[in-house]
Amino acid sequence: MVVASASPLIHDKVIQSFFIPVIDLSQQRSLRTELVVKSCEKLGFFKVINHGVPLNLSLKMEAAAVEFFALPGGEKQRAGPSSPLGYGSKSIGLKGDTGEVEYLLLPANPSSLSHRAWTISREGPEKFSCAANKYVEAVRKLACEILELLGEGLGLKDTEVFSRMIRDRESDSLLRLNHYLPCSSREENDKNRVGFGEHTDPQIITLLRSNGVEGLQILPPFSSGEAAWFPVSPDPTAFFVLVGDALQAMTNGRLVSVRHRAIVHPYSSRLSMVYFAAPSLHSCLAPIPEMVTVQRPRCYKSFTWGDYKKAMYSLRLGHNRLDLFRVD
Ligand code: GA4
Repeated sequence: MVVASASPLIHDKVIQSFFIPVIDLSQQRSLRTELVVKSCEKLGFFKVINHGVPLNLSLKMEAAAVEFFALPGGEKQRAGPSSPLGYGSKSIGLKGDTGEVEYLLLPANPSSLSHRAWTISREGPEKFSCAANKYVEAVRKLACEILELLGEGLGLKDTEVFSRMIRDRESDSLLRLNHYLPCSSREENDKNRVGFGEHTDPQIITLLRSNGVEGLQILPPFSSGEAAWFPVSPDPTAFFVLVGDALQAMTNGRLVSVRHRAIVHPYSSRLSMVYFAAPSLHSCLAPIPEMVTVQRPRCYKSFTWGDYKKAMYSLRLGHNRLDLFRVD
């Protein structure tokens, strides 16, 4: 089922009164584990503060992204076309999805990143790859910390079962830099222009950091029936954490991947930097045996991350692709 709207304009209900869980990583460990698990079960989403990623690393990465997106179109095209990695503008994925966004989609391992930096910046590839590598290293560390809290909170014997997958040298993690230009026309409807249509992230976990411009919206799972989107207030000092489909599968549906989208701001440019923590292509994503119980019988088949990627690129952005891997 394709959920994403074919039209670039949306008119869904937007809810205002709802609180996003905030996890303070400087807090006592037991409080953190409980809240992280609860947030991932109920919403698949939370905000993390006192996260340990130095602000100057985020600002350097952001400055490098701003510099890249300010290049003339022809120069940016040298880093593309995105197929699926590289520079892309308006076209998302391989199945005809579009959005009011330009982006750089990069592999998050140091050697591929440094290699790609030559196509991104002829003047200063080292400067770009240095900023990106340092940023990715810091967010990977944060992602591992969060995944280990989850492992602990879920009561797993092996609390590193998730973090090990993304520490793997062959991890298929990605870094995405998104640039959303303000709506150009002043039509009333433009305040609802879609930058990036609704979807869940396919990977294990996503760490998103943006500038101070609004745009991210989430669809809380409990708002079933009429779609009720919740706008997330931007916070450039924090990270937003999103559960991905792979984590939903491995936890046998106990943690839920969150549907989200990005809306273009009427007057300001929005820049988001998104780290998608993924396993290696041959990793198996079967539900962890401890997550399968009498109350929660096994609900997903065994499949590799490579199988899942193949499925996701053959489908539209808004597809509930994890449903294809449910046990009958
Ligand atoms: C959504 C999450 C990430 O941005 C992404 C996207 C990917 C792409 O832009 O190439 C996909 C999308 C995302 C899921 C379905 C397919 C693949 C576009 C698309 C239509 C990089 C990812 O891993 O999956």
